[in-house]
Amino acid sequence: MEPQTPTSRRVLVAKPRGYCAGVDRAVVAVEKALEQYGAPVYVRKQIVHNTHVVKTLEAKGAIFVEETEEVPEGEIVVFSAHGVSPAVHSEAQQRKLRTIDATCPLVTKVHNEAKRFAGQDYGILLIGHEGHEEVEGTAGEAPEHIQLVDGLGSVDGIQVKDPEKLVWLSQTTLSVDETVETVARLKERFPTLIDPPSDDICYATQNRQVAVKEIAAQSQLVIVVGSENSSNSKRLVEVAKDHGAAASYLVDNATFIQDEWLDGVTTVGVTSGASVPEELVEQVLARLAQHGFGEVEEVESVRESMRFSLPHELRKDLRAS
Ligand code: 0JX
Ligand code: SF4
Repeated sequence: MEPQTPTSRRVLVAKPRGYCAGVDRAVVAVEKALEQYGAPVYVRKQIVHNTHVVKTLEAKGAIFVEETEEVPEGEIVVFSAHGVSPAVHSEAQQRKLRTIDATCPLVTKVHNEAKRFAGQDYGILLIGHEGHEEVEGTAGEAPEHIQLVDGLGSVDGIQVKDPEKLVWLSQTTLSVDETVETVARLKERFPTLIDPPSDDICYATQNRQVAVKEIAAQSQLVIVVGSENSSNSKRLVEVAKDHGAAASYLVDNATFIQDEWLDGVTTVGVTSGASVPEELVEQVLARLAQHGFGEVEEVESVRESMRFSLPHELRKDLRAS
């Protein structure tokens, strides 16, 4: 028998998707810094975890470095949206660098919580992914009070000094559902563990997960646009698979799509991580259209209106010019 060719093929595009307020602010900060001070402008780590964004800014004159010591003395360095530890600020000061801190205000909020609880001598269980820059920055605020909980599997190994004085905090870009499970397991071990004063997983991470759940339930395949090192983008793939999509893949751009993924598929869901420019989603839609997925419907789950002003160091100079 001939394989059945689907007659009507459609795409459901999640909304919200793509850039969050913190990413927009960080990317615009580098662009404005380049305009204001001229190239080169140094950026410590990837400004956001997206290959296309980094390449585009490099082409405009940004130089990405891993550590502040690579930045020549007296030059300008931008700190990425994921935040940095106080030690990194001190290093930059020692090297007499001019810094622009593009840390997302919602990451700074978690840093402030960490400082406050550490100041009250709480033990802090920081749920997050080992080696992720955000976690390194937050943990650096109070290393002697903070220990990392990298998922459910690491809960049983946690040892604390005083189980009666314990709070959990988290990375901003985790899976909401998985974090709920991790916290439940932590509370089995430490029943007096207290919750953060407000959600650490940010609005954008949460909203993109709500939106992908909605399209995953109606799609056989969900394509998530995002780079390999983007935590929030990777979480969208997991959430899609857990909520009805038979398959889900992370693609950095449209060229990563493999034709066989589309075999027998009638509905494809598409979304993108918080660090992903919309043009990459448009290229994915164009590629799908070539395969007969001409009908495109946007499914809006949550309205977003968050915006952040540019880092104050930059605003000051922009105003003066
Ligand atoms: O890897 P993450 O999801 O934390 O970062 P990415 O992909 O750059 O997303 C936006 C920046 C998030 C900071 O919290
Ligand atoms: Fe800020 Fe959330 Fe965006 Fe991270 S994902 S930059 S915490 S708004």
